[in-house]
Amino acid sequence: MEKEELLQKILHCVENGKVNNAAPYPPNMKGKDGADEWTKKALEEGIGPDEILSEALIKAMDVVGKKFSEKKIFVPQMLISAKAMNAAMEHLKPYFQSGAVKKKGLFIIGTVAGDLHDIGKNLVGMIVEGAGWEVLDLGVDVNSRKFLDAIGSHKDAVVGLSALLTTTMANMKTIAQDIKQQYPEVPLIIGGAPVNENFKTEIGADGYAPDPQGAVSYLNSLIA
Ligand code: B1M
Repeated sequence: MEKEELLQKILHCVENGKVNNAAPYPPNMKGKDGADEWTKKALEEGIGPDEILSEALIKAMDVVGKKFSEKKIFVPQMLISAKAMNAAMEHLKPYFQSGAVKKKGLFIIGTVAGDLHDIGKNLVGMIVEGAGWEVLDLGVDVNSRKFLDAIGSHKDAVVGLSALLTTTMANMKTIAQDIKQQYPEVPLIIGGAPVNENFKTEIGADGYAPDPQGAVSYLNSLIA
């Protein structure tokens, strides 16, 4: 099968929430392969994990987000697409995580309080780990207390905050300020669709990255 066709299959499965062959949803794809099988096949055919990520998975999520904005789909469909994306990402993980054995430092990452979006945060964690950093993932809906406790146990760590909702940007600001108040020397980087360089400056963070590669560049610059 052609590369383009395989990438389209994956995109189609994630967009429509077809997780794997056994999944009964969506009914019109019952008994057909899903994001799980097609991603495995694409890797076996030699398609690079970066390409699968950018040309199929992230594109699919953009379509899902657009459909949600236009009220063509609702939360359950978004959720099942996220499940399909995660099934695909399981196959990409080993490629992104095969970094150097000796770790460059510790990166603590979490999605801020009130926010349950974790796909982007997981991806950043995976790619940072692949770039040779140890990653401590605090999960989603993480408040200041949890970040502060983790930093308290690892004072030489770098901290990353992720937010996907405009409404949780305020929580990101509170968390950043709490961290900077108690640990002013801890490098703090932020990311996620609604945040940018200006917001970084506004909340007193040290770095902003639009994508995982940007996070890796920032982290590596700290030890250069
Ligand atoms: Co939600 N959601 N969602 N959602 N969801 C968005 C974000 C939204 C833009 C959709 C839309 O309206 N078009 C919208 C936000 C609007 C806004 O705030 N302006 C939205 C909404 C409204 C909501 C709910 C409020 C819906 C509701 O209940 N009515 C609700 C909120 C729940 C909550 O968090 N409290 C909600 C729920 C959900 C699901 C649970 C169903 C599901 C998430 C499942 C999961 O994550 N496990 C979901 C999904 C899947 C989406 C979309 C479709 C996809 C998000 C995603 O995974 N993208 C999203 C629309 C979209 O993004 N197109 C949407 C792919 C991912 C790889 O990209 O996360 O941006 P992203 O990460 C990127 C970069 O941002 C960056 O690197 C990543 C890779 O390039 N990055 C960092 C991220 N963190 C970083 C940290 C860094 C550096 C870079 O350093 C520390």
